[in-house]
Amino acid sequence: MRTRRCKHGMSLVEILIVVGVIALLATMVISVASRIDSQAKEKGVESMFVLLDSALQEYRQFMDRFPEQAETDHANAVNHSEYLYRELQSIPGAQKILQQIDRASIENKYGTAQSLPEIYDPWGTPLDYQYVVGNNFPRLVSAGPDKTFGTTDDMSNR
Ligand SMILES: [Ca+2]
Repeated sequence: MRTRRCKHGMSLVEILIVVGVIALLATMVISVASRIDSQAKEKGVESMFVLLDSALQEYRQFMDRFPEQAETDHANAVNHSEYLYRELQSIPGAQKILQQIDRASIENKYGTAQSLPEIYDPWGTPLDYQYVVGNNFPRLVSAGPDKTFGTTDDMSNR
């Protein structure tokens, strides 16, 4: 009996099954890799919060207060971030801690070439900084993976 199958080859159906399995495996690898990547970024934000918290404590020890920033609108996060950087940079102890933050997170993307840099989260959004006098501790907010403030994936130090 004659078949279309070559002696040592594979039928079309077998080829399609192999291609399907490879595609499925590739999808699994990509989804695992992206989960690992987003977990690494979340860890990155958490360690940035730890460093900034201790820089803020240094600032308070030196100045007897926290940098005040009562505006709660996340739309101005880039200004708040630059302000936080400037304040922390002005205190030697806080400046030292600031230097431990990943260089890629501190960039001058906003303002003139002479202006100070801002602090960015691992997704490239400026960190928001808020502190109303009388509160226990300042609030740092990352917009999270969706790069939008006010959504469920936001991350905060409090
Ligand atoms: Ca968000």
